[in-house]
Amino acid sequence: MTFELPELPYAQNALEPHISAQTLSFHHGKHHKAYVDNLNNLLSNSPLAGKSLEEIVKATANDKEKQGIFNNAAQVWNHTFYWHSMKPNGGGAPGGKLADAITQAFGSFDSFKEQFAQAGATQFGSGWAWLVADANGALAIRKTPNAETPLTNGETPLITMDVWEHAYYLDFQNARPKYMNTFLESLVNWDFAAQNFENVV
Ligand code: MN3
Repeated sequence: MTFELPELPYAQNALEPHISAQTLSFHHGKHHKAYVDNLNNLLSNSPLAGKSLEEIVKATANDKEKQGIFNNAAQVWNHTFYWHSMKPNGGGAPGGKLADAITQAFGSFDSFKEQFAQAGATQFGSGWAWLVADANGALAIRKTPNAETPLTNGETPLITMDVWEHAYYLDFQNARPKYMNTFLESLVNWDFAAQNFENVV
């Protein structure tokens, strides 16, 4: 059994003018695909072959001998999650239980946005910013370097934002804060976050 590159949940140009078809053609078609191909190669002689992607990520976390498998498996998972964390005409604000949980955790939705952008801005080098829920439904913001993911800490990701340069460089050059602001104002998919939150609470 081998993993396959999942299709984007929208057309390659659907996030324009914010994220270009060119960015998605490289980010999904080259970067994400390379993680899938590398993972399949690394698993070809491994007892982990046949396990689910999530099982592989959790089984190889913090294991130096399996770092290559972890890095590629986690990047496959993180990217699929990231595509769904955005949608055409995204942005706005969540409603319902998720809105209440955000106010409870961060004081206000504006304060959440500030803290989330701050997490992305202060992730030195490559990594990810996350909104996560713990098993009781309490929300927190996390930042992780490289391929690391809150999945391995028993937390449930609700939304992620890729802050590797390959996510924004063609459209925003070095302006990571402008990309993050665009993500929050025009791209973030709160319906997806609410679905993920439903599975926790
Ligand atoms: Mn990426």
